[in-house]
Amino acid sequence: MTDKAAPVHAGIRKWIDEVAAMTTPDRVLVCEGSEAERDQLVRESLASGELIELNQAKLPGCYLHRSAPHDVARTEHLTFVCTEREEDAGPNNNWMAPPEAKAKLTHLFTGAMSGRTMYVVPFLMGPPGSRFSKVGVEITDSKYVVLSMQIMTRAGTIALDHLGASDDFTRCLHSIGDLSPDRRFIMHFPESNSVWSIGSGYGGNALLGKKCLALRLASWMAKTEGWLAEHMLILGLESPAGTKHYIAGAFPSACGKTNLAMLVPPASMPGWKASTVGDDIAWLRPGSDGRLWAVNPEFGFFGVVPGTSRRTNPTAFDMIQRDTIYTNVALRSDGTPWWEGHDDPPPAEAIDWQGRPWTPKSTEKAAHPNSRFTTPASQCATLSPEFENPNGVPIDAILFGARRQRRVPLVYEAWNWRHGTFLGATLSSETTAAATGKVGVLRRDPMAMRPFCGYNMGDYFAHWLEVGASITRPPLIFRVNWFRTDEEGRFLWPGFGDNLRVLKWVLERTEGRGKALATPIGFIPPVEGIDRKGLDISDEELTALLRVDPAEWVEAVAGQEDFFRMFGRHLPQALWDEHWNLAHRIEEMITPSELKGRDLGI
Ligand code: GTP
Ligand code: SPV
Ligand code: MN
Repeated sequence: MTDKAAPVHAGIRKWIDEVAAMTTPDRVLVCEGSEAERDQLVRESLASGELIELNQAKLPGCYLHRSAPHDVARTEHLTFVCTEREEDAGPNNNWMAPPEAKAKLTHLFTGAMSGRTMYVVPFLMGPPGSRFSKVGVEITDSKYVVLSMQIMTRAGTIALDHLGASDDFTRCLHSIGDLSPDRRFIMHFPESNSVWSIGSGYGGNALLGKKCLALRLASWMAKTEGWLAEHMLILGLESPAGTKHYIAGAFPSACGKTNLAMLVPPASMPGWKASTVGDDIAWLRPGSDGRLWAVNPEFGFFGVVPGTSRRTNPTAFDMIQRDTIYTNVALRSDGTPWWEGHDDPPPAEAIDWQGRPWTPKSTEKAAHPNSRFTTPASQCATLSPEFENPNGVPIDAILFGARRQRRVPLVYEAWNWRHGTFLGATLSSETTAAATGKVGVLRRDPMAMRPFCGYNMGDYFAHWLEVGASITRPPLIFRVNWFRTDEEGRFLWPGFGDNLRVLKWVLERTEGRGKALATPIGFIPPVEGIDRKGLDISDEELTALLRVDPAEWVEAVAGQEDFFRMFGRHLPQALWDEHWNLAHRIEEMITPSELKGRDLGI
């Protein structure tokens, strides 16, 4: 770490001086991203209580961080996109005029770092040397944020080397402020390529390379540059025959991206190999070969802890046994963490995520439902050899998935890119603990991007259609739902590794094989199309999982119409056409027609 006197990029230097004049820190440190620097920050964080040491014999390099009890998830109502014209931010974003936003925040940032150290973290999103990669610089007064950025991004000198003399970097300003939700704002300025965030030290609110840069600002850049910045995992699959495919999948927060990205094939499907390219964000570019190529801009995983176990996700579980920061999990007396859904049974006593005594009789959860691990990607045993490939990987299929107890089948396929864009645009999901607010409420979350699209979503849908038209070999698009339940609320589908059974059909379809039945909503697999070897699921159960109930879909179509209207003239006509086509087909289904259940035998 060097102090501000050290030579640094002129544009960064100028910005450091401006921010320091406003925030008046005691000292300014520029991070180079070395191990010595990290060790020093860890020592200081242990001394200040920002980190708690976990059992180093069992979990070397692992620490616990407890965030403020009211700062445990993204706060979407305090997140703004500040464009000159309100229409450019769209009805999907909170909007404030840039001068007003700057004035409001300047007031909050003035003197905010007094008595604190201001850290300057240059970081690179994407592989070094790739023409797709973007440089950001985060200024923050949180050591936890610096340590997390060093895991989640390629931080330090590597970013400055990539930037060279260019002034093209995103200015990411962050202060924990007083951590009060009353004085918390996460403001994006796409027109000046900058983010100002104050009042939160948590996840997507504070690690500004992630949602703020790599999704909200990147989606804006992608619109002008002809590519897509998406909330997607990237998974490599190799069949027993040795065929390789890559799949990208958009699922809303806490709906299964990390788990799918680290899928372990079931024992009854020998010969299949899965590799992880990314678990949260994909930057997708049309290639000269007419395909869509994907890069994961991140360098680590910020994953949901509850539910992570040897049984559900052994790859993630093994990966978090060293050099990991745990946030808001419970602590056992032997200095190891515990959470709901851990393989070990609840401990007789523990310290909960807020530092209070906990026993299995406690009414509250031991770990916060949005507790997280922060782990370097390099620790993932299934990390793809293509992870650092500057050109990315070619995508054969895109999945849109969500949490839906009812209505939505296990899997169905779009007729084509346009219909696939419609399937993405009409995605809705039951809310989770990843953002503040009620859990389990159905809400519209197009392309899993509702909280992350940095501009008018009507224009974003149009951009999806444009990108589709610009590629000659577009990926096939599917909707998936691992979360359909029976009357008692039990999941009908085993999920996790067994999701490969669905992906197998998806890949067969991309290879032009695999039978499909046309339904009003898209193609579904016939019951025999899903490999059930070694899986105890009856024909009736699978039929229930794949069922398209017309009465339930009538209701869905009405809701879609209201949602689409919100975007006025920004909503592309093609999506209205898809909508009316669907409404018509559902109507026909109610009075049976020959379309219903027709086996196309493709
Ligand atoms: P973000 O990091 O918030 O974007 O979440 P994510 O989309 O990566 O979700 P993640 O894979 O972390 O899963 C969230 C929760 O869903 C965890 O508690 C998982 O155990 C659970 N989950 C993931 N996949 C499945 C599945 O196939 N079936 C079931 N029943 N639960 C799942
Ligand atoms: C999400 O909510 O989609 C996350 C976690 O990946 S956060 O980084 O907090 O946004
Ligand atoms: Mn996410």
